[in-house]
Amino acid sequence: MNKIKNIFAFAIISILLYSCGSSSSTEVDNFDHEAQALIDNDTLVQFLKKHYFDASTKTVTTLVDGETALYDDAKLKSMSITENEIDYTLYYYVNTVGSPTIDKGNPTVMDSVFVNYDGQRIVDTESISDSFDSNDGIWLTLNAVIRGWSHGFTNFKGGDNITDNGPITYENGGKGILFIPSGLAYANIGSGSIAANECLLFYIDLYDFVKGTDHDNDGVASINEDADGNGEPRDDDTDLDGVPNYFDTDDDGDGVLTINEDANKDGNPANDFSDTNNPTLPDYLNPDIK
Ligand SMILES: [Ca+2]
Ligand SMILES: [Ca+2]
Ligand SMILES: [Ca+2]
Ligand SMILES: [Ca+2]
Repeated sequence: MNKIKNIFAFAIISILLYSCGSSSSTEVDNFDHEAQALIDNDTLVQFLKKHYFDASTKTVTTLVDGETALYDDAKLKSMSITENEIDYTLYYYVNTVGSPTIDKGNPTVMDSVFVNYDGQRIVDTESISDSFDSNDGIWLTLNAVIRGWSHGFTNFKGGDNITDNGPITYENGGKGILFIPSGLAYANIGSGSIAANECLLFYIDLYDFVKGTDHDNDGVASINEDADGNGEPRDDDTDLDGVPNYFDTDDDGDGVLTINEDANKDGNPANDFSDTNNPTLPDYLNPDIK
């Protein structure tokens, strides 16, 4: 299992990579991301009012008489997401949450997922592009994709692997559609055929995920490598060496690997507190304890 998790850590795919420069560019560019978030939400709401889910073709289709607009469809949900201090609404359509035989719960924004996806650009409130990218069966790690994905997939459950001497096959996994504002996708930069400030639509299946994905194999799940407790493990770098804790095998930089700072030897370095002067700081984040 550990070996597999390591492989996942590097199974990062180019098109869906969230540009590392994006969050910093928010601070240095003069673009009004907050205003764009409002524009995008208007676009998405209007789009959802003008389209419906056609169950026969399983596609988002221009609304016709007698059908229920996505916006009024009980299967359409939304979630509020704050990124870079800007509030966004992510809309997602739930064909099925997923009903796996063994229920592992839902992935976190730091977990590795095995998915199917097919993306289209929301050109305007009345039209969508052809598919710009698709992949049926790819491992990704949710901390390193567009934020609309990171959060969107957490609403679904993985399925059951029923592979039997043939191609890898899953059933009972979550299935839905994500409607993503540009600020949770490629923002005012765009990517390839995706224009700046373009909202996106993705048909998705969540086939499987690694519960408690541990990118650096140090015994602490990536979602829990959030030393400052702000809900964002990507911004924690205890030893300030430029490698975030979730990717750093020696979080406090004291020369002892985190996995070896496990005084009680229970496999979890996060519950060892040996410093009587600092009893709430776990040893692996405390350079005074080696
Ligand atoms: Ca870890
Ligand atoms: Ca944090
Ligand atoms: Ca570090
Ligand atoms: Ca250490």
